[in-house]
Amino acid sequence: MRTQIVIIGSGPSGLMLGQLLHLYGIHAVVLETRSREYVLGRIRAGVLEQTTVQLLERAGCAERLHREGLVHAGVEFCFDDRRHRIDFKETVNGSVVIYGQTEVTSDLMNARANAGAESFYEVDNVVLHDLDTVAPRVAFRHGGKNLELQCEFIAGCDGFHGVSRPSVPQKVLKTFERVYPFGWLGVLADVPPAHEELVYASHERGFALCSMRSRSRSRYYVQCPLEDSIQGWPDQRFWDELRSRLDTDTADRVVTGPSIEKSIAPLRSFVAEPMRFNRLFLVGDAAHIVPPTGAKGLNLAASDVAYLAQGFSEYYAHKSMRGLDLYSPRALARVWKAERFSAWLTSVLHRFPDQDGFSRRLQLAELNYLTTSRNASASFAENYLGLPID
Ligand code: RFL
Ligand code: PHB
Repeated sequence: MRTQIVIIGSGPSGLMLGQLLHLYGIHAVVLETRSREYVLGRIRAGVLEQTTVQLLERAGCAERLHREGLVHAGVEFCFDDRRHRIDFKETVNGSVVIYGQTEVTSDLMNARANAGAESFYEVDNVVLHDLDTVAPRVAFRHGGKNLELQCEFIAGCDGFHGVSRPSVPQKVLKTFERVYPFGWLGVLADVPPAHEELVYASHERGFALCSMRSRSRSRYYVQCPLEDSIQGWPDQRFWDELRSRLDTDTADRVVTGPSIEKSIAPLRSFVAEPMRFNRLFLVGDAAHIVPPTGAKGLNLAASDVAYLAQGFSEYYAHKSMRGLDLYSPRALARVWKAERFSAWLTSVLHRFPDQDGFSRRLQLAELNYLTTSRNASASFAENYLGLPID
């Protein structure tokens, strides 16, 4: 089989890229190890930057997002038993949209199916060949058959545990990593959110986050030890712990109910450089991970796709490699700024095992400064809403 571009992975980055390429008239095939249902069952991101929304508009996949997404013009920080609001309109005249990654993925999958574009789900043994030539190949197994795709480029959109990054020779890639000594325990429940905007809480007992998916579906997180398992967190313990980390007013407004999903995610900062090896391009989580504190993972995947789609469109329209040559440096410049923001926010909001009274006072001073200084609030808002894709 032959195609112009093989996209490995059907997460948001693979599907977004696939949709843009389809609109540019570039032929691409998507390979995914999991089933469609499994991919749609993963509960992950919830906050979309304006640039991500614009990219989904460009991909023709923003109609439901505009109908159902919740536009948020501020966010709240909770510390010292009080909430402190940062107003996005006042500081940087912008907003974010609350719309689940599951919904983004579902809209993109439907668009791909409607376009009749080719995808293979539940593949295994994916192997990348001849990456150092102009005619790379991807071998895989599907439905009991060994198949092979010949192509011109490969987009590695297969997440942190995928096959693309390990296919790059070790001596070519430089990796940078920070692993945090805690995780996030997340619960999804069909209860109205405690507050109309997101609440990020920094408490002696640890971090907590009140988020949502809609006016009737809440997403909550509490920081937990890495060794914990969800069996040790029955619903009642979760709700009690969440309330104990919030100010009294928000805690009183938490409506509890049975969890419909519960999972623990470790926190990590990671970057692989460069994001390209000859004709293989690493995209999204395949190239970088941020701790979820800054809500940047999905949005970085989207900006990578914007840069790469532009590179492919220039290549196929004008046979110019300029955009593709610029892909890794342009993407990395934005990635590192989001890494900085996410690591900083993580360090300010979480309880660290070795934390003493002095470092706690510094955290509180930082939060106080952040929420009372116009300049600090504006700098936060500028980063949270997303730096420009230039
Ligand atoms: P994905 O979503 O991991 O998709 C990769 C896909 O590749 C498949 N795959 C393979 N396919 C073929 N062959 C192979 N050998 C393969 N190996 C793997 C996988 O099955 C999968 O379907 O990566 P992508 O597309 O780069 O998207 C990245 C985002 O999913 C991720 O950055 C965000 O979810 C991170 N994130 C958040 N990002 C935000 O922007 N805002 C948020 O509010 C936010 N909250 C979060 C988050 C991530 C979380 N977790 C669980 C890590 C909250 C959490 C709790
Ligand atoms: C979420 O709703 O899942 C979410 C929101 C904000 C974050 C992380 C996750 O910073």
